[in-house]
Amino acid sequence: MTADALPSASAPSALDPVLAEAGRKLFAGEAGFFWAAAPSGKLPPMGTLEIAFAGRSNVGKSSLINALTGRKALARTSHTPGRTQELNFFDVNGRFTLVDMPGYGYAAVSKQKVQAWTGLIHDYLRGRATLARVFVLVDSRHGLKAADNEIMDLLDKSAVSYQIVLTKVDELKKGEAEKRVAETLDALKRRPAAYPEVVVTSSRAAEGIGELRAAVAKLLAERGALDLSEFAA
Ligand SMILES: Nc1nc2c(ncn2[C@@H]2O[C@H](COP(=O)(O)OP(=O)(O)OP(=O)(O)O)[C@@H](O)[C@H]2O)c(=O)[nH]1
Ligand SMILES: [Mg+2]
Repeated sequence: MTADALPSASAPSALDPVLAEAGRKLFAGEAGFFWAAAPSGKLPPMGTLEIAFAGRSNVGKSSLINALTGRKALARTSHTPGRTQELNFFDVNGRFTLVDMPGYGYAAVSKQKVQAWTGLIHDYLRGRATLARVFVLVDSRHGLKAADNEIMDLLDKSAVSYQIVLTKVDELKKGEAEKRVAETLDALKRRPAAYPEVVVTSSRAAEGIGELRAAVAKLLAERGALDLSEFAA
């Protein structure tokens, strides 16, 4: 079986060395917050390509942004669901933008707030020309839930590319991750805008971070925002 035939991109052997190096360098430089958009506020003017982190409240979106950029507290995290309350935009090396989103589905805040966030999330996801991909984060202990299916429906309808990222894999027993990956890939088969690979991560155990950085490098190269020949041996 070749590396390409593996059911997930998460096995270390499947990681292309040029993409791995490009990903590492991409995230090695400066990263900084530059804009927060509240439900009633404005989005920043469109600039570099954007990669958004969506997912249920508390799934680990902000933690993953910190792990990718190698910063402890670039994005604010919390044990309490509902920490991120705006769309937060982070510039990485002037090359691309990471967008941390409020959680959808459940949040320990008022119904009105949830509605306002949902409106903001939907408007952004549907209508942003510079949005290159949405990483839809799913807790590896729980798998896809109704709220994830709703957001994937919206992304499929809007033809916005998205990729599932399983989080908190440090909480799983050995063998459970493979099952979750297979089940998730199966659910993605009928979804036109879904990228057909799942990345398995743990911000806490620093697992899958290189793979996710490489996925970003590949995406930027495909969109003409990165020249991979810079990183070839
Ligand atoms: N075990 C484990 N816990 C994690 C991991 N990543 C994040 N957490 C914990 O999960 C909780 C939520 O993390 P956040 O990064 O704030 O989650 P979020 O998706 O940004 O949450 P909201 O902004 O509220 O939607 C915190 O208590 C984190 O410490 C991980 O890889 N493993
Ligand atoms: Mg958050």
